[in-house]
Amino acid sequence: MAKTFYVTTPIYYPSGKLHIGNTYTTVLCDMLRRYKEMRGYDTYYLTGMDEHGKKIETVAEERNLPPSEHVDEIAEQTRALWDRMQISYDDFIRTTEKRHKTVVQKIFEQLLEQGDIYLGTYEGHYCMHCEAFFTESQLGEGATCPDCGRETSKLKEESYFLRLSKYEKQLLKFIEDNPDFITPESRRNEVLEFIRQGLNDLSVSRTTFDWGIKVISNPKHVVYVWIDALSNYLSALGYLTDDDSLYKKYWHGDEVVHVVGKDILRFHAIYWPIMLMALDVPITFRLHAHGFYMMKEGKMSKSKGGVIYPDTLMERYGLDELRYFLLRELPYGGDGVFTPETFVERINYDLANDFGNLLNRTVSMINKYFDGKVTAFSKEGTDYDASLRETCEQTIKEYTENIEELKVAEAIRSVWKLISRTNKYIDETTPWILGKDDSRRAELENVLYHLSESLRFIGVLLRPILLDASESLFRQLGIPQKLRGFDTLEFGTLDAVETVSKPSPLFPRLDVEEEVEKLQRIIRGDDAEESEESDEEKATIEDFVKLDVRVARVVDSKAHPNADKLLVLQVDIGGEQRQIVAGIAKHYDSKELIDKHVAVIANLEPVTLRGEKSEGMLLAGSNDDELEVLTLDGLNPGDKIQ
Ligand code: ME8
Repeated sequence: MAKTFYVTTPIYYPSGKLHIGNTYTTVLCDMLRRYKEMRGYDTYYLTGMDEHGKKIETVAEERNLPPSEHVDEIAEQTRALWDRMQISYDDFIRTTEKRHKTVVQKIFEQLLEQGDIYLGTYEGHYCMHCEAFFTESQLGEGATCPDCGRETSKLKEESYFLRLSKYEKQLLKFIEDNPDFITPESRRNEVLEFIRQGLNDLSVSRTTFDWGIKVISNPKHVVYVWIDALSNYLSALGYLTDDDSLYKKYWHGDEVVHVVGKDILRFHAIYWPIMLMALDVPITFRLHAHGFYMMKEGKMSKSKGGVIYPDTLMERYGLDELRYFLLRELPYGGDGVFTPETFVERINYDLANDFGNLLNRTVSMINKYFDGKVTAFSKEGTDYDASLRETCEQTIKEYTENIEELKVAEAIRSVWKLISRTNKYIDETTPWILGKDDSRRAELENVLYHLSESLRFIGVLLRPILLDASESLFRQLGIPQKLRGFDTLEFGTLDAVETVSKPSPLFPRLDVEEEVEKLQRIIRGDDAEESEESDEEKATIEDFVKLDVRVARVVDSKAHPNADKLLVLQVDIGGEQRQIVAGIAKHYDSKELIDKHVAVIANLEPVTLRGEKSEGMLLAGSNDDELEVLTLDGLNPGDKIQ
C-alpha cells in the first residue's frame, strides 16, 4: 500500500486580500504535495479559512456587512485565487462550517469533563487585535501588546482555562526526544526556551463578543479563536464523527506536516500538541515554520513598505514565474525580500537564460542536425558524458534530501546546478564544430542524446515547481508520459527523442528597466488598476439596473446601542418607513442628518447588524479620512435614482 502524506497550510483570516506572503505558504504546500505524489504517496492537502473572532467581526462591521456575508465573500475569493493558481488542495475548510463547529464543541466539552479545561477568572491586559491576554511583565512600553505593539486594555472576566501547566513536562520531553518535530532548528530552540520558562494556563474562552463557536454547556462563552482554528486539522478529517476514515488514514498514516509562518509557531508548537495530549490523540505531525517575505522598506503592509499581490504577478508574468520566485527566494530559516529587481532578474537569468535557452538550443540542434530525431547512447562515451551523468545522479540525491528536509530553495538550487552543468557540457563538447564534420555524426548524436536525457531529468525534478514549463519541455522533446516519472530517472532510460519542429521559448525575456519601473509603481499603489482591481469583474448595466436606489428622508436617527461606529436611522422612502444601520457615526453625530434627503439602496435583503435590523444601505463617498453621505435635497422621498 502507498505511504500517506497529509500536508496543511494555516487557515487564513478573512481580513483582507491575500498577499504573496500567504501565497508562499500555500505554494510551498502545493509543491510538497506534488512532489510526494510524484514519489508515489497517497496525499491529502488541506487549506481553508479561520473565520471567527473579534477581529473578523470588526472588519465586517466596517464594511457594513453581517460577519457571515463578509466571510462568505472572502472565502469565495480565496478559493477562486487558489483555483487560478492551480493549487492542488483536496479540502478547503471554513471554521464557520457545521462539520467544524460540532467537532470543536465536542473537543471543548470532553476537555472540560476531564478537567483539562476549568472555569476561572481572568484579570489582566487584553489585546483586542491579537485576541490575547498578557501579564504585566509581558507587556511592552506603555502597556502595549508584546506581539503587535497596539494598546491593550485592562480586563477582568470569567474565562475557561486550558491546563497547559499540567502538560508542560510531557511536552518538553516530547520536543527533546524528537529533534525533527520542529524545523528549522533555530525555531525549535525558541520553543524550548519558551517552555522552559514555565507555561501559564491558557484562557480559552471569551465573553466580550459572540462571533465564534459557543461553549455548549455555557453559551455565554465562545471558544477562543486559536482553539477553534487549530482543531481544523482534525475536524477536516472527520475526527469525532461517524465517518472518521480520513482521520484514521491520514492522521494515523505515515507523514503529517503542518507548514506555518514563524508568527504562529508558538500556537502550533505548544497549544496544539498539548490539546492533542489531553485528547489522547497521537502527535504524528512535524511542524515547519518558515520566515517571512518582506519588502525593501520592511514588513509587507499597505500603509508601510507596500504590498504585492499574487494576481498582479501571475497575470503579468505567469504562474511558473511567480511559483519559481516564491520558492527560490525565501532562504531556509530566514526571511526573504521581494524587490522588483530580483523578481525580474530571476526570470531573465534563471528561467529565460539558463533554463529556457538550454532547451531551445537543444531542440534547435536536434532539428538542424538530425531532423528532430536522436537515438544513440554510447555507454563508453567521453569524460564529459560521464561527468554529466554523475551530476544528474548527484542532483537527484541532493534534491531529494533537501525536499525531505523542507529546504525547498536549496532543492531548486541543486536543479540549477545541473542546468549549469548541462550548459557547460555544450561548451565542452562543441556540437557546432562536430556538426561540420560528417565523420563525427555518431559523436554529435551522442552529445544531443545526453543533452536530452539531462533535460528530461530537469523536467521531472521541476514538475512540482514549474507546472507549465515542465510540460512544455516534455512536449518539445517528445518525451512520452511513461518517462516523466521520478522512478524513471536512470540515465539512458530514454530510447529516443523526437522534437517538435519549432522550439517555443519557455520564458520570454523581460525588459528590465520597464518592468522594474512598472513593479515599483504597483507597489506604491500608483497603478491601482493592476495592483488592486485586476481581478475584479466588470459590472454590466443589467447588474446596476437590479439595484433599486431611492431618495429617502431621514426621519430620525440615534447611536447604535452596541457599536460605536454605527448609527441607526429611520427613513421615509416615499410613504414607507424603513430602519437602516449605517457605519457613519465617526463622521456624523446622531441628529445631523435628520430631514436630509439621502440616497439608499432599497431592495437589499434585510440584515441584522449587532442586534439592529437594517433594511437598506445608505450611499456615501469616502477616502481614508473623510466620509460624506450623498444628499439630494431637491428631490422627494421615493424618487428613483438611476
Ligand atoms: O495566523 N511571508 O492567519 P493569517 C510569508 N488564522 N508568509 C506569510 C507572510 C509573509 N509576509 N504573511 C503571512 C493566522 N504569511 C491564523 C492561522 S492556523 C490554525 C490559524 C503566512 O491570515 C504564514 O504562513 O494571519 C503565516 O503563518 C500565515 O500567513 C498567517 O496567516
